[in-house]
Amino acid sequence: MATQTVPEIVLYDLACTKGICFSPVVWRIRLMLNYKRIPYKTVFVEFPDIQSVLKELGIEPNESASGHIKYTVPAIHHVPTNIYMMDSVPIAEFLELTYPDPPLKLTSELGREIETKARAVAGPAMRLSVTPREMNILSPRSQEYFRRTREATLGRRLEDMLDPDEEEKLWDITESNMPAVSELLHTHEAEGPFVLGSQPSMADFLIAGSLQSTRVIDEGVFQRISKFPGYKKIYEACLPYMEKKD
Ligand SMILES: N[C@@H](CCC(=O)N[C@@H](CS)C(=O)NCC(=O)O)C(=O)O
Repeated sequence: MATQTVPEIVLYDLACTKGICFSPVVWRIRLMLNYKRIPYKTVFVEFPDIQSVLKELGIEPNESASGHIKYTVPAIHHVPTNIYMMDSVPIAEFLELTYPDPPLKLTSELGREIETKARAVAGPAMRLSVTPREMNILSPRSQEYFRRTREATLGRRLEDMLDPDEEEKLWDITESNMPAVSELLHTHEAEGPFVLGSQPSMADFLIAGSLQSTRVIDEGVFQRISKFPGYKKIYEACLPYMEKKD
């Protein structure tokens, strides 16, 4: 008779038509759960249902300075203590405290530097290429929500972002500024494949999670970003922690 592991965590994740995780922020937490081998189960939630589902669980939303209430995933339920929480940073801190073995370094100076530089260098091209293609893996209800909220924020139609000239221009700029990021990614190359050397840290999970998210959305964009030196080695080193995708 097969034995079933009782989940300690319920992970609230974003639903897509592929039935696997595609949110970069949720991937960070999923990578951590997989790395620490914490038994968990996933509840996939459609974009327009996030607010009602998390509200029903009694989770406190974030409130912006203008009073705008925002519920987001990842959110978790820690079954043994009946704690519910939202937001990747406090969730990661809670998991590290509750499940310290194997340890995961959540912050480091090099990790912060990489995050800032990678966002500045690759962020614009990634946003332009990924955002409109995200529509392709959403259900009709989530597509409607995604279009309405993103077009309001971006001030343009999602289809207009798929402009080949604009895309090529941004990827060219990314390519010319990339050596500074690659150099940082190789700082501890002699000690191992991860940002800090032989052991993974949250800095690796940020990169691997973002690449895996891109891969689920569009293989072509994933190939574009992962060809830059440093990215693929981290992604591949994190593959053992990306096996459980749902
Ligand atoms: N600061 C949050 C951000 C999480 C976030 O932005 N999640 C997105 C999914 S990738 C979300 O739930 N969006 C809800 C919405 O757009 O209404 C965290 O670190 O957890």
